[in-house]
Amino acid sequence: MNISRLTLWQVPLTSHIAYNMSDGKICDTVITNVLRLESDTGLTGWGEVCPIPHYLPAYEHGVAPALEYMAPVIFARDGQALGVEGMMRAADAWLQGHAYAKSPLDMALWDLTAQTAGLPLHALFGGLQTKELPIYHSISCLDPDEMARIAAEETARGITQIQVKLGADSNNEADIARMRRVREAVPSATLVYGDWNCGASRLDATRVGRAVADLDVMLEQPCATLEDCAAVRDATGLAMKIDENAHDTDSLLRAWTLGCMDAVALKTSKFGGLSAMRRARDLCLHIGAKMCIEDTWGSDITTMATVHLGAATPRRGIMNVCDLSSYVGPRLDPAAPTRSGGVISPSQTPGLGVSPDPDQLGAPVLELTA
Ligand code: 0XW
Ligand code: MG
Repeated sequence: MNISRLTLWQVPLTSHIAYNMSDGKICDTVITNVLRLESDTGLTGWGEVCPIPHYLPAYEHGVAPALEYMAPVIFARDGQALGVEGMMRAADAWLQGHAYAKSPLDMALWDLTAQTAGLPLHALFGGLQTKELPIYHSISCLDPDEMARIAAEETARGITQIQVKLGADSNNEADIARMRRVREAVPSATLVYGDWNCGASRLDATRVGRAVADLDVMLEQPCATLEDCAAVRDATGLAMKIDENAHDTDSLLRAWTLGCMDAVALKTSKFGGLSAMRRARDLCLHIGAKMCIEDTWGSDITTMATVHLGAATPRRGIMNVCDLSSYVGPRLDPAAPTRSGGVISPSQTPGLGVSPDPDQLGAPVLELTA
């Protein structure tokens, strides 16, 4: 199978509630990149990547030029488009780095491969091992009482894991109240963790962490470096999830060695797609770090791609997944699976199981043919 045509669209996604994080990072309306690959066997594969401004070394307008630059690899008429990992190795040799721009390419190639096999993607990644994946709900950094109200509302909808965004107002007392009020508002079995998205100093994260250390809570990526995160974990005794600092095998091993990675966010755009993330998934299973399998932001294509990998992972390795498509509008494929209570399950149709309507995506920003 060869790739015969590539089309890329940029679609603005608007959050239902503006999503505030530390250091002024905000998702209000952000642009997602939607990739369609057509094959000479008549199939269509879809991929998506949606960087959040200022969040990671990634930006929405970097995707089109990187894909254009990789055209000689994508359109190599050697029939190798079904060997996704081989093609992604060739892409890495042609253009180093740029993981986020490669992620939708890898995703769309897996969609084509699974459709060619006539199987849902999770069947190729290890089979359906976790049929119902727990979802966490991420609460924008707001007034503590409002965050507690949202936590209770989500609990009533079936959510059992809550991420509390911290640090948007650089106010330790408010962050302590956010953790306490949310913890009080949900059942004792609910997992609650506070995410600073790198925005806290060692000192502030340690002070806030120690002030809530009597509670059953976790912390997520308080500081910008693994060393500072490890120091906060040591000083507070609170379990920790690493997110921004974990993006490849080396960083996973380093976080593990430093002892601060009780859990980790595996995001397709950090690792460069599902191929690399499947390898990271296997490493995390081996070392015993619980996984959050997701991407930065996005809609139905990203959600389904990450849900397929999650579903093909043993339950013991999974902390949660993210139903990103329910945070934003428009949906790219309103018929794609979405949350049911506090869980989500993968599509059972061949491939990713998403079919966006190209007529709803506006004018393409890039069109290439073999
Ligand atoms: C990547 N986010 C900003 C969006 C997801 O919902 C979770 C969150 C994070 O940093 O963990
Ligand atoms: Mg995070």
